[in-house]
Amino acid sequence: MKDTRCTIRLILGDQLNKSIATLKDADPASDIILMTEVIEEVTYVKHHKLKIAFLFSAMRHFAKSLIEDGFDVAYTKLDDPLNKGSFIDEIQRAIGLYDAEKIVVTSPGEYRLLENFETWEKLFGVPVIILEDDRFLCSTPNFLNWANSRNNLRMDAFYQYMRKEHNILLEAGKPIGGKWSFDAENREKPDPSLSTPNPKSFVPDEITNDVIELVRRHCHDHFGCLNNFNLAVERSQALEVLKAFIDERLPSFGRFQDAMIENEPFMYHSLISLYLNCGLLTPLEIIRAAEDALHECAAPLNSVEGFIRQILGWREFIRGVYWLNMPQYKELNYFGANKALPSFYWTGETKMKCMAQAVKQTRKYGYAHHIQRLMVLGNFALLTGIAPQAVNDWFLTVYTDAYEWVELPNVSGMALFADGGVFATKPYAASGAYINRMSNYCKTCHYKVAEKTGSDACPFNYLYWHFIKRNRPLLEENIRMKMPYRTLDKMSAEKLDAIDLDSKLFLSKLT
Ligand code: FAD
Ligand code: DLZ
Ligand code: SF4
Repeated sequence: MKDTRCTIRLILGDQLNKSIATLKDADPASDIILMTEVIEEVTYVKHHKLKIAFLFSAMRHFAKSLIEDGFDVAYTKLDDPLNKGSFIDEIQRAIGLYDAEKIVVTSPGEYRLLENFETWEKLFGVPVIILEDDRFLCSTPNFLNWANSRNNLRMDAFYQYMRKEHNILLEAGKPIGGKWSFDAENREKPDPSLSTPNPKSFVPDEITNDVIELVRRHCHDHFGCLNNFNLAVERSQALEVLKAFIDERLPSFGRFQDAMIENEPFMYHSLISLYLNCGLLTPLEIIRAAEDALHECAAPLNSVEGFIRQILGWREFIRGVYWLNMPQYKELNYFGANKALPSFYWTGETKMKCMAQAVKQTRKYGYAHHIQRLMVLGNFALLTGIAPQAVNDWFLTVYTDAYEWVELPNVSGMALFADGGVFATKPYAASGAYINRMSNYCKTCHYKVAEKTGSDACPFNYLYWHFIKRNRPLLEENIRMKMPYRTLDKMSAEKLDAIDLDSKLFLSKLT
């Protein structure tokens, strides 16, 4: 117990960085750092077992390192008998225990928690200082200003703005290579003979083994596999993952950014999102590392620009869209989709090779790359009309990098167009032809991608046209949808009937 009344500084599980606003003016002599494993966060969706084990181990390692720096850390483990199970109850307990005069916290990543934190001051009668979240390169007020100065929200315009703001990949104020985006050079077809580097892996230490056991005991009914845990759990290890990516994967990242190969879950992707999202890595250090690789001629421009675009562009943009549009964004359902989620999203037991591959690797690793999430798992949910709430819950549950601020706009905005086009210009709906072009899945699939209708036809083929047809009133005025409607109008009545029949049969068997 401190001699005088103290300040409690709360660090959340996704704020594990010593440069976080909460710690900026922290005083080891008078402050208590509070960290708490709470069942409410573990179960508000039943996160993948790997995510919980990873995050708790990372939290415990972070707490240990703060103690080594001289801080007084009050850390509550999940199975501590005194643990009250939620942030609000743990804060109340800590205020009593330490006679706190003030609470300091960095604004949380999710709206539901911000709403909750904003009630504390009145409830507990002590000042609660909620600091601006400084884990991002674009603050929410800054994003709001940028958005207010524009007629529409487009990622490419935001990305150019961010490149200039932070002086990234610029030469005399102009984009290096003469173009802002090398997107067209990020779509090479997969080459199944590629041998991709193994991801960096780490042997669990005692702290990690303890949390693995804890998760086995408390989360046995959660999704996912916990065997062979090999993730980084502290900053020094996350930096090793980053270095391995820059050295081994970044050179080919650009070419194969959109490609999918059977039994190749990681391709040349960076596998850093879970570390970045919980604070073990920061966006600027990642961007600078990629930029250095370009200047040292260790990676080509299409890779470096393509990678930086994801972090400086998409990630910051998506987060801005979230805070700009919450809380109503969560309720949007442009197509009125209302189907239940099919059980194979949990089991992977389906004859569709693309879906089976994406779900099974998700269960094993808590990971699927962007195109698998968007053009396989998301596309299928869009075409079949699964309710956005069910799809969002699934995406939030199954990935080790999932937090609502990033999951929700990606799912409701990008994959499902449930927001009616807040930032996407059209739905990312696609038939089997796209998946066939960007993967080798179709070669060994039960279904035939070349067949458009009939019992052997790829379901994505007829479902695509069924989606286009049934949503005509909502989409045909969209200038970017003119082409599919022209094609639809040229189809024979016989073909349209077959599409209808196959789709209805498929959808009726779905759940
Ligand atoms: P890489 O392909 O190596 O990309 C590098 C980094 O760029 C990523 O680590 C990530 O931080 C960032 N990034 C890339 N695309 C996006 C994007 N669209 N939005 C935000 N950041 C991006 N990402 C999450 O971090 N959490 C999620 O819950 C999440 N849900 C998604 C759901 C759907 C339907 C879709 C289409 C995308 C989702 N993404 C999510 C974005 C993207 O799929 C993941 O960031 C990426 O697959 C993580 O793997 P990686 O680290 O190997 O990424
Ligand atoms: C995701 C998560 C989980 C599973 N558990 C905890 C926890 O017990 N304690 C904690 O501080 N944070 C946890 N988190 C991360 C929070 O859910 C995250 O801070 C919010 O979702 C805001 O982004
Ligand atoms: Fe997926 Fe269709 Fe290809 Fe099978 S044929 S892998 S269902 S796109």
